[in-house]
Amino acid sequence: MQDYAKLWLGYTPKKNNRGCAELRKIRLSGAPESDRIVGNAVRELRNGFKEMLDLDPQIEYGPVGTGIAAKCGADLQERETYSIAIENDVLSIEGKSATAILYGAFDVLRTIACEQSVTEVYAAKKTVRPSNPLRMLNHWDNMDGSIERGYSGESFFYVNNEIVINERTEYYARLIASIGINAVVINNVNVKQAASYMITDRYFDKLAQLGEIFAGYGIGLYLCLNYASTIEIGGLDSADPLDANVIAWWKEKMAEVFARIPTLKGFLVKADSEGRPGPFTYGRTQADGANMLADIVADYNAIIIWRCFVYNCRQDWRDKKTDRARAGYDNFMPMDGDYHDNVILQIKNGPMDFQIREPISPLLGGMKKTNQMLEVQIAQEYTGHQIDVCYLIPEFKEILGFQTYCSETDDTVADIISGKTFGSRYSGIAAVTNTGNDFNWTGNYLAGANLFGFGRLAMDTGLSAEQIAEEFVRMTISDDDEVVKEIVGILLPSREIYERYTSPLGIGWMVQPATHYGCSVDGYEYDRWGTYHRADHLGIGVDRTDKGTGYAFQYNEPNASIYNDPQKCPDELVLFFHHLPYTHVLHSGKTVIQHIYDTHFEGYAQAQELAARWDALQGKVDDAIFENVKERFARQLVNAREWCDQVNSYFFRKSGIPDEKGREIW
Ligand code: GCW
Repeated sequence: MQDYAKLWLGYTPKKNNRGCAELRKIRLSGAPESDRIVGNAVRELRNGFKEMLDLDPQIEYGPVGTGIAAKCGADLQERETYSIAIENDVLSIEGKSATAILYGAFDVLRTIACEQSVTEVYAAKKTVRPSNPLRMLNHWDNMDGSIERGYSGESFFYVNNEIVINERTEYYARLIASIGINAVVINNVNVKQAASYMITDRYFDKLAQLGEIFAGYGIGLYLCLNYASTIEIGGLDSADPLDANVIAWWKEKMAEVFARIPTLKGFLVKADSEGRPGPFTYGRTQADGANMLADIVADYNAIIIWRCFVYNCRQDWRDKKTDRARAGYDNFMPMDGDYHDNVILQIKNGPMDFQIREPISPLLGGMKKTNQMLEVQIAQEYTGHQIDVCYLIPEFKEILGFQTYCSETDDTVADIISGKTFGSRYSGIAAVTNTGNDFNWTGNYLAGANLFGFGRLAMDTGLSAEQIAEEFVRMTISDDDEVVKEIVGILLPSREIYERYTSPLGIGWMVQPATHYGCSVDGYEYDRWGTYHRADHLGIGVDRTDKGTGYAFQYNEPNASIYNDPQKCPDELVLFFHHLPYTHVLHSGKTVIQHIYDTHFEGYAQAQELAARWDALQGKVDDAIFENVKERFARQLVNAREWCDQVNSYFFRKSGIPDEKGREIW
């Protein structure tokens, strides 16, 4: 028996053929029939038409064209652009590559699965150009099978330090290709133990095989590198990026790696971060490290993606000058323009660490001469561990829509990472993924919406969070209009509800140390990680203004002045930027303390409402799905209750100010 759910590729039978019966042929143009990606597209179309509509349209092949060798992001976008049109009884899908055809096929199948009319949707030619050149998933899978920050079982890539390739592997490639993912990093950014040997003979054959499977779906394979490989596996005593022996070792190593894994597209590197080795040890810059590797892999048309998550993780809580939020900008901005052409800096958002609410990283809109990529996290590390429902697409929409004022026009984060603003050679978006070997892939069935949604949004940034949620539910859970409406209604507000019952007003953290699930208001307050709320009996918040850490001025104007002024700073971020008395009045008209009480009571009550809405779906959705989500909701309510009580009690006892509404605070 198949041990994984089909998710949105279930292709369940449809009552209405919505114009498809009149189609006689599907014509694919732009790539040869012999291309295996085209082969996969055809298989997908045949299956989908058969399963959903019991139809078997004839497939024919149009002109092949000359194709485009993708030398930069814009070429990639051009290559992966597809058009779909209907002329008489022929549905035609065309693009400039086999991958474009594959995406077109998935578009048609999605239309049918969502029970829309093919004849209407494609009455006027529909053209989709990917919003981002690179649309990437980052797995934090370890080779022993565990997953760092994984909440849905173990890795499906590794068991006992071996790479496993089975039916699920191919299904995974289909699944992510169907939402437009074109790049995948298969090992944890913390490269240790066996993973350091990925670039040795021990794993080459399996990696080559994996790379082939992904390539069949237009997905590029990437690996995370141990920056100190020269020492750990090479027997040298240095990893100095300017040392001739180090460079020579990497040259030889890369020649071997690319010969053995021909589909490999490049590497992702976490250096000088949270104890991982890096160029700082040798007094070199991040650019020195990234460029050294990039120059070597350039010979193989490959790229180096270098993470900007570099900060001091040994801070003393009494030190109020060091500011983790500043660190990315401070470490990388001075070298804007120094990074070579095939380096991309991957910028985690937010500047602290994937909290439920943070301002946008100021590196986005700061750097102007560097290839950049945004990193988000769909693994729900700080957002409920895929126990609590937290649909993240509304948050990602906010990030992408943020205006950075880095140029006169085209200055949103979406513009920057699409490559449009600065005409960058490479750019895109990556998500730390939320999948594992659980039957349903993501622990909570509803967390599948974040995987689906990330891909859809990366492909087409213009889609709304609601539209994406609706597609996900229709394709994955039910196509009954009422059920769809209910589940979309649960997903859409879930992020704000989670925010309400957890840490308030952009301050973040207050989580249980290490696991990052559950409330512990002071859990990180006296620790070394730079993650403080600074609450005392008078007030709360971190002063990041010109009188504090100065972080607000890493933004372009007018954002800097807005954030710097508590009267102008948006409520939801006010404690990220300011230390304020509990009696400070917010734009909402409430005091900080009353806001804390109100949102926590409301957040818990709203979580209860979501759970009740789910309960009412019993019998209307598949039993296994129903039970899975119900069980998660039961745990979410315990968590929400605990957060509500702990936060309210903590601040009542600190401030001594009672709740205006006289509710019970322990
Ligand atoms: O959020 C933190 C996590 C670490 C993670 C790190 C990173 C992979 O707690 O588990 O390490 O971020 O992004 O590198």
